[in-house]
Amino acid sequence: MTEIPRSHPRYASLVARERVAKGVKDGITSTQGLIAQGRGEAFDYLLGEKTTTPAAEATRAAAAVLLLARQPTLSVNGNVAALAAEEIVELSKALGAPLEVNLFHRSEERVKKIADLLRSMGAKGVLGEKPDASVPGLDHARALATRGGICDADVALIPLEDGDRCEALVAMGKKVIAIDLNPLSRTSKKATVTLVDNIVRAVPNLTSEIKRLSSASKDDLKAIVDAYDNRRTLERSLEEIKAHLDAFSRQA
Ligand code: PTJ
Repeated sequence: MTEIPRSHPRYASLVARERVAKGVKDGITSTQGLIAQGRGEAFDYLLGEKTTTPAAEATRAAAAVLLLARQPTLSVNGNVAALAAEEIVELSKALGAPLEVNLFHRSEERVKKIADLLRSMGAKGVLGEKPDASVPGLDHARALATRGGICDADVALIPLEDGDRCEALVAMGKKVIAIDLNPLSRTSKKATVTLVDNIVRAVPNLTSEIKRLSSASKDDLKAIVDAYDNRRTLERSLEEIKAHLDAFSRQA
């Protein structure tokens, strides 16, 4: 990895880029994952590389949905593993929810490497190596699912996901929480709750919210969920981008 000096004004972004590049070298991330990261970086730049107010509110709603869930499952792909393996293991521990490796560009070798990485960070019972079910309506490897995991979950967290599986999981009656920096993506629009935020910020924030709300009553959690409007959140994320661009034009 290239050593990035802490003093660099865009340190966090450059470190994330290095992590995804290392993920590819280590056989954890797909080469296509580099392109996905580039797209994410562009949206993050437009959002000001910070957790916006709508993203923070979506994170709170996502925490409430997860705490109310009967059987939540957290999906992990090659980009998630490169950028936030330790953090997603922490989240799964805070919730007592399983992690399931699910890849678009699936190879059994990459699934095993990701599962081993998660286990080396303390994750217990990582799923996805022996899928025994499939998500109806999908004709690619993303359809593979595991009983006791994504297959039976009432709530699925799907960071950096393509729109097809998001839509198919919603069609199965699941509540879907997406993490996607692109507020215009199909995933963002189809999910129940979308965190328009960088996974490196979103997952630790979500774990903190879950800990903070863990003693809240069911009624209070339901009130948070009922007050949440995903479409409005996406509109507000776009307004954040616009305000950021307007501020730039004023400075120029
Ligand atoms: O490991 P695999 O084989 O499952 O492949 C994973 C990728 C991410 C390559 C695959 O799911 C894919 O191609 O995804 P897409 O369709 O490019 O969608 C990824 C979405 O995540 C895009 O809307 C990006 O803007 C967004 N994104 C990229 N990097 C980040 C991000 N969102 C949050 N944080 C990021 N760091």
